[in-house]
Amino acid sequence: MAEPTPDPAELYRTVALIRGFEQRAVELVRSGVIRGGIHPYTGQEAVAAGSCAALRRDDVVTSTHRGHGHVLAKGADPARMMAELAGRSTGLNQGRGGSMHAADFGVGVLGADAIVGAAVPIAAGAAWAFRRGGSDRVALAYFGDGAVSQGVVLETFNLAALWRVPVVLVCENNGFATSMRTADTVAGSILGRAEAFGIPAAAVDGADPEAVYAATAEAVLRARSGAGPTLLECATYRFDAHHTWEHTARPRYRTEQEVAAGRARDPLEIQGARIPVERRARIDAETAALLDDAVRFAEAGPHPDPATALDHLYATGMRARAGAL
Ligand SMILES: Cc1ncc(C[n+]2csc(CCOP(=O)(O)OP(=O)(O)O)c2C)c(N)n1
Repeated sequence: MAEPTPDPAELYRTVALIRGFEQRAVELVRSGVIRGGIHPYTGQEAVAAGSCAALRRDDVVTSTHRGHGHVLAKGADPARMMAELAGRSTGLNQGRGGSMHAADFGVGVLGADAIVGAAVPIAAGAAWAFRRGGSDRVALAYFGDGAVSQGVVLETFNLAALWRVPVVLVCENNGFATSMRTADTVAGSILGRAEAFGIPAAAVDGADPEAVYAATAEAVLRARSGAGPTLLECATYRFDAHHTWEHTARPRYRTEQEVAAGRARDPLEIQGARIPVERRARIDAETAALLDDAVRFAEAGPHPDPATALDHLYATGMRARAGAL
C-alpha cells in the first residue's frame, strides 16, 4: 500500500522552507558568510518536497550540486545545514562538506555530490545492499538533465533494470545544464533512455508537489515490491542562476521574458493555493522564524580548527600521513 497522501499544508511547509532557506543562503553568499557561492534550488522545490514525502525516514536519497532542497526535504536540520554551507564546525558535516557535499545519514541523506551523475550509481548501490540484506528500504537518486548522457548513469540503468534494484530515478529536467539547453545536449529523449532498458518511465509535472508525490509513491511501491527501478522525468524550472557567480558575471543564455515565463508556474503558489489563507500565513511566519534562527546559529558557529583538516578523511579511522598538510 502507498503511504496516505500527505497533508497539503505540510507539503507547502516543505516548499516554503526550501524557498526561504535558499533566499537566506543567497544573502549569506552576498555578505561573505558563505564562501564560494551556491547553486540555488529556487523554483524546483516541488520535486524535493513531493518526492521525499513519498519516502520513509529509513529510505535514502543521493543528491546533486543543487542539493539543498533534497537535504531539507528529507528532514535534515535547517540550522545545521546552513552552518554547513557557512563552513562552520556546527554544520551537518562539521563544515567540511559545504553546499555540494552535505550529508546526513541520520535522516537518510547519503550525500549531495558535485560530480554530475554520481548520485545515480551511489543510490543504486545502496538500494542493492538493501535488497541483498532482505530489507524493503528503497533509495532515490536525484540528477539533472545534464547527467542523462553520462556513461555511469546509463550503465547503472542497465544493472538496476537487470537486477531489479529498488531505486527510484528522479531526473529534474530544468531545461539547462549550466548554460546549455537540454535540446542541444540530449539526443533522443530522457524517457526513451529508461525505456531502452525496460525501465518504466513517466513524465511528471515538476512544478506541482502533489503530482510529484503521486508519481514517486507509485515508483516507491514498485521498488519496495521487488519490481525494480522507475524513472521520473520531472519538468521544472530553475528560477535563479546556475550558480550565484552569475549574479555578478551575468551571462546571457536565457532572456528575461523566458525566465518570467518559467517563473509563472511557481510551486510555492501552486501548493499555497491549496490551503486556507490563514494556515498559509501561519506556516510562513513559523518558517521565517525557524530560518532566522538557522542563520543566527550558522553565523555563531566557529570555523573548524585548521589543525584538524586531515581528520575524518578515512572511514576506517586511518590517519593521513604526517606532513601531508
Ligand atoms: C562529471 C562532471 N562534469 C562536469 C561538471 C561541471 N558541471 C557542474 S554543474 C553542471 C551542469 C549540470 O546540469 P544538470 O545536471 O542539468 O543540473 P542543473 O545544474 O541544471 O541542476 C556541469 C556540467 C561536473 N560537476 N561533473
